[in-house]
Amino acid sequence: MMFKTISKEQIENHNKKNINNLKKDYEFFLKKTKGLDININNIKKELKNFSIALPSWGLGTGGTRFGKFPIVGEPNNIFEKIEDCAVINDLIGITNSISLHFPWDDVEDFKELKEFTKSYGLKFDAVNSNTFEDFKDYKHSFKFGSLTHTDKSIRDKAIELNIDCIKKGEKIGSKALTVWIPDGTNYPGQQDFSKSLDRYINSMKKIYSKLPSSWKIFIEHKPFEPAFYSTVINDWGSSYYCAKLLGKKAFCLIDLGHHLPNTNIEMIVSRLADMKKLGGFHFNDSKYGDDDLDSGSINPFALFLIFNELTNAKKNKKLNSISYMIDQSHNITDPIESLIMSAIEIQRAFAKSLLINYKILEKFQKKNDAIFSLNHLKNAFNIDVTPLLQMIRYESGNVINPLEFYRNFNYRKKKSKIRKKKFDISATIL
Ligand code: AFD
Ligand code: MN
Ligand code: MN
Repeated sequence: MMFKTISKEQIENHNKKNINNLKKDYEFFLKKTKGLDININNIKKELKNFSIALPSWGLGTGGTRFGKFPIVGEPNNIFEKIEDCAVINDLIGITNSISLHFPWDDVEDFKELKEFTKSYGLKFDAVNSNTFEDFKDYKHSFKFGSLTHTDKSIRDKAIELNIDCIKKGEKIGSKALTVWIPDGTNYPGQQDFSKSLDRYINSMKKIYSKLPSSWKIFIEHKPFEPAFYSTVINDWGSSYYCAKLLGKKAFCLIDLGHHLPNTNIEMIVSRLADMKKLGGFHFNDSKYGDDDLDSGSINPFALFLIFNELTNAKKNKKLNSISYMIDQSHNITDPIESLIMSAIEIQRAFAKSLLINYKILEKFQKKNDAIFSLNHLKNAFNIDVTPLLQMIRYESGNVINPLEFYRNFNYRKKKSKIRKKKFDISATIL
């Protein structure tokens, strides 16, 4: 933590006002969890090592195809976005890395960007490629696909853009490339499913061959949108197949919004972990499709069940190191507030999973005791871990109540005086 925007003193003042209440709540939490046969210090250690990357594209106000409603003091470029990320991390302490998206986050001097980011106590996570839209200077179009396009010159361009991402990522210290392609169709018969998958694999092999030895490549699947009849990398099966073919640096990435409604995502987590191909997550929540809603806002129990699988797989030594990232669109909120709340919701789900006693659960499972198995999970889920997360923040020099602190800090108002306005009217302040 570098505390460039928020001073240590401001944090200490806030914490001084809240510590007495927290101590009482924390004591109650310890009392509630006493009978669980868990080691609270180990749990704290695990939680202190847990971190989630922030998406550069989630720092500006998002929108839908119907429009966008900006707020004042919004960041205009990647440097200002990094400033915002630092505010979030200084308050909550679990988001010390940023995931960039190219060419959106292109800069002239990557060394300068790296230094600037470091000066805020932050680093870079996976880089993301964009082959889902056309830019002015492009001589080709991705309208009918990118890595799987029927035209070789367009496939080559998409490959080149991904390799370019790796090169930029190397300059800033990233260690992974996430590839999500929009390729697919809107009409039955439009595409030969089999041939387009072959083209994908061949294109990905060329990208994979340029991956530095310490890097990973993540394959992100998605069943629909922008293509509405079929997509080339539609589900985890296709993703696994390709990751397996590519080699040991290739992994599957699960974006929680990239599944059809009611899909059992925790089951996919377990399968990919067993197959040693689970590489990362894009966290968000959804009600209908790829809604990109805030993590834990719709179905926190589903999020908890995902962490239950992760914690269980880790206990059984079946888990690789995993990259945790947020991928959300903040359309009606201040993105900083959404990201603070979302990161804590993800941390909360993880913390609750650490309260599960797998020996006890296994006993119930062996007896086929459905109700007591569920009850054991529910007991962990129903414990309020807020004081635990607050105590970890307090002990790490962060803020006991981040949202409250941020509201009183008037960050956007302050920034609106410095950052040039994108819009004169309709920009709101929350
Ligand atoms: C997409 C995918 C993917 C992509 C991002 C860009 O989830 O992660 O990079 O959104 O906005 O829907
Ligand atoms: Mn995603
Ligand atoms: Mn998405």
